[in-house]
Amino acid sequence: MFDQLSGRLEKMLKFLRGEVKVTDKNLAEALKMMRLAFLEADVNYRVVRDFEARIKEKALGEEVLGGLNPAQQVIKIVHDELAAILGGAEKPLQFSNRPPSIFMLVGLQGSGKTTTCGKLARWVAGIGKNPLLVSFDMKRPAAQEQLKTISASLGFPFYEMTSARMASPKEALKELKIHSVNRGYDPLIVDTAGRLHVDDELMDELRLVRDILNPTEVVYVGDAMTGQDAVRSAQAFEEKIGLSAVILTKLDGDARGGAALSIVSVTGRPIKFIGVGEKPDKLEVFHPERMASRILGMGDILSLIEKAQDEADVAEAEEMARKLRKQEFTLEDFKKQIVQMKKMGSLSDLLGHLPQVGPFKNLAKAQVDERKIVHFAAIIDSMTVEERANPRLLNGSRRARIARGSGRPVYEINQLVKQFQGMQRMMKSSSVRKLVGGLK
Ligand SMILES: Nc1nc2c(ncn2[C@@H]2O[C@H](COP(=O)(O)OP(=O)(O)OP(=O)(O)O)[C@@H](O)[C@H]2O)c(=O)[nH]1
Ligand SMILES: [Mg+2]
Repeated sequence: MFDQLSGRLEKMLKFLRGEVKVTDKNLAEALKMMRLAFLEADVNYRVVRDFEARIKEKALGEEVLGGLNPAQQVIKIVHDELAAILGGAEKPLQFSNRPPSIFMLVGLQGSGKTTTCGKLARWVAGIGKNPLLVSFDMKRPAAQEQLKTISASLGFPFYEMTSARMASPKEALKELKIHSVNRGYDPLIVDTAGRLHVDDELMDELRLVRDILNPTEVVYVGDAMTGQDAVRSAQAFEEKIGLSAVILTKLDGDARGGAALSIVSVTGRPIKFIGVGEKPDKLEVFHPERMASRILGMGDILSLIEKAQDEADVAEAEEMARKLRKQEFTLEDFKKQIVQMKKMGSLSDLLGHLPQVGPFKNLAKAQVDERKIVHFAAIIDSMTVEERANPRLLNGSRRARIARGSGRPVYEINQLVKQFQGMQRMMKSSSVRKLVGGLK
């Protein structure tokens, strides 16, 4: 599934990885490769157009996340947008809090409704439910038989809907509901008739069933192999009878993926499962994020990004250690350090690792107070670049000016300078330098 699309996108990713910087020019080239890949995968052209516009806007606007090079940054954006058009966060199957829940499956002829009824029954049984299968496909005599056979082979109960019963559909449904409640069936999985094309007769029939059933989920079953036809017919079903979810079938074949990549944007309905084979166990819960990673051929992109965020911190810490060793540590660095510590949250944990002696002792105490961090940062912000690099410049009048600028009392500025100088002195002692060097 998605092999061709993955292959083409992989080319784009390779191209981007080879570039040191993302420029207007190479971004345009990458986007062109991506557009072609999507169009060849039969993705709806409007979806492609919007997708491209969003990537462009984000790629040019976004600040580079520490640890990711600009190309990886674009790849992350593509990944996130891909997950978004596949539906974003996972949407689980809805169950009614007044059982039985009713799942009504609709779709064109041969899309896989009846097969999916069996798969779904198996899936819900797997989470401890007790499904009952019923078919409202009255046109083809074989239709009832097909679902009956599937139910029997999987060991699930099947409720026979005869023409006689359906002569008064409301009564038939009432009976069906009483039957389910009495026997504790939940959910009812309802198969319906398909047609080669969307036509009024089919829609009227489905609306009638929908009106009497009042289903918890109306699930559109679409054949992914038919690409944009599946998307167009989904749109028609959505307009005429209203849908709540989508199941795409036959994603095991050589479906190019266009249906999967367009259907959520076009219908506004989430894909909840995908069918990946004819057998009853070939139904998978649909995870948009994972699918995006799979399409991009990089199952590990998410961990890569998480790692990059860690690495950004590590790089910063290494730089600080280097500066401390060379005694180039300034008030500016001091501020970065305390802001960073605040970000990390578990301050006391971190400070627990520092030697609790001399100036460090006070520093630790001062830093544990979160407000103090904000105040210290404000004080440093009010200093000039020279003052930050060389606190010895801070005479009385400068301190008074900084106090006014930061809105903090002069004694707090004195305290900050004292702690900083204490720290500098500590750094001169070889044992501490060794310690900091070792932290790397
Ligand atoms: N490869 C593959 N085949 C599938 C999948 N789902 C269904 N099929 C096959 O598709 C064909 C049609 O499936 P049905 O379940 O009968 O389709 P239907 O929508 O009920 O068809 P009608 O009742 O005629 O409208 C069967 O041969 C199924 O085995 C799938 O996920 N993968
Ligand atoms: Mg069928």
